Amino acid sequence: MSRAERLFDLLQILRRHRRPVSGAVLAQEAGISLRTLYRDIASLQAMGAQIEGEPGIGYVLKPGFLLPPLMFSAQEIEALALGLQWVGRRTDEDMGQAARNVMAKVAAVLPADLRERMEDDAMVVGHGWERPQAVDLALLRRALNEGRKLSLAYTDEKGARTERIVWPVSLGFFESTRVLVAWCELRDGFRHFRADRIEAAEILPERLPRPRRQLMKEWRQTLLPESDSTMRYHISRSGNTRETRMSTDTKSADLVFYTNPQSRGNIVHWMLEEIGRPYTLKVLDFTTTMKAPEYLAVNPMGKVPAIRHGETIVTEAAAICTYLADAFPEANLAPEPRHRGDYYRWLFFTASCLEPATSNHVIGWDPSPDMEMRFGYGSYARVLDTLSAWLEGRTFVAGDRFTAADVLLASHLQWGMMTGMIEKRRVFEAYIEPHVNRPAAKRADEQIEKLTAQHAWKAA
Ligand SMILES: N[C@@H](CCC(=O)N[C@@H](CS)C(=O)NCC(=O)O)C(=O)O
Repeated sequence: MSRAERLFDLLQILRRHRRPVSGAVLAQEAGISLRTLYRDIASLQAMGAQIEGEPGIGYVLKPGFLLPPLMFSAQEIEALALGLQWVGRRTDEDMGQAARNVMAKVAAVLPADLRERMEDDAMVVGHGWERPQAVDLALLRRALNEGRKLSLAYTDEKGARTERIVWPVSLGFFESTRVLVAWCELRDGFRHFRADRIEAAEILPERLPRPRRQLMKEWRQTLLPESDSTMRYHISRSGNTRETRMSTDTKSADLVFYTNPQSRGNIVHWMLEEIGRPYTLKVLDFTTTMKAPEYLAVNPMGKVPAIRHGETIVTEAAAICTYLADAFPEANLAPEPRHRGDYYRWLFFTASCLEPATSNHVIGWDPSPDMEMRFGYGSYARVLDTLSAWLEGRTFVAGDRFTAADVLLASHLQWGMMTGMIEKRRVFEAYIEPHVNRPAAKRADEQIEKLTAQHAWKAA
């Protein structure tokens, strides 16, 4: 019995007794100890019930006292209405219907002014970034609630289709997608399945081998620790004569990487994996930790990515990639001198032409023809055409091997084409293909996926 129910019962018992009644009798009738009774009487008195008497003498309730009904402040009603609106719009049909029912039930018992507040449309939840989904979320929820295995037909980001049996653990609702966390029998490990990539799902009769909560605990333990990927690397790759350019102090200094898994930080994440040195990863939240004084001391822009390498702080994805290639020459991510011209040219072109041209274009703003000469990038079309012409027939943007410039450019092109910021061109797709499939890029992707889930579940 909840405490509220207990207090309610006690009130009813007191109402039935018109004369003072001893604590022992009240406790016996209520089925509670004397100690609890004294505490509950004090609670009722604090709520305004006029209960006269004291231990040893007996108690009587003066008429007229009613426990207040469940009541909300105006702000609580707004919070409830906003949350219910969100559920109504961003989940599945059944859940949405349930949210609308709750709304109607609560509204029915509210006083007129609060009901008005609840039905007011001063705050509206938008539809979000909807991705078409073949499978009803209600089915995934049912599998979670019933603790049953699911059979899935799943297409991954590369378009490969697999059939899997999974043990559902949790369903995350994010701004642009829903993710099912599940143990995958095919991969023998926890995996994250984007709901919009699940093509078919069937609930199997078999139950989960372990309770869902237990699996949730196990899954949490597989997520990257807040911070650190230090154990993953062999630290020394000495032998390269160019290492002597760096002082030993700088080389062995700590490398701290500030990021958010849904940001340009992912460019640097890939770069760090290419470098193969230990680093400490700090995931920042866009509105809180990224704007806190500790981080503003690192990057007063309050933006990620940033790195700290010993005493050196570097911000700006392009600058970080360039710095890391120089700071760790043994990783061979900067070209030899004869290719440095192309290398710097395309690094800067990516940061100062491609990036603003595509960001402006996607929001529907392009310099008018008479303004093009005032903008460093001229126009969206000029930037893409220039880049296409350069990349035609090339595997690497500068020189004859992979460099930091490829990390930066391939990241921008991949992200741009995926989000529609950059139009898909055969030459761009052919260029990025071998790069984004490098082991370091895949390692970064895997960690980013885990961090995204971890960060979102932690915030939830
Ligand atoms: N010029 C910076 C851009 C960094 C940037 O805009 N980061 C975004 C995430 S992709 C950010 O931190 N936004 C948070 C904010 O502006 O409050 C770079 O290239 O690194």
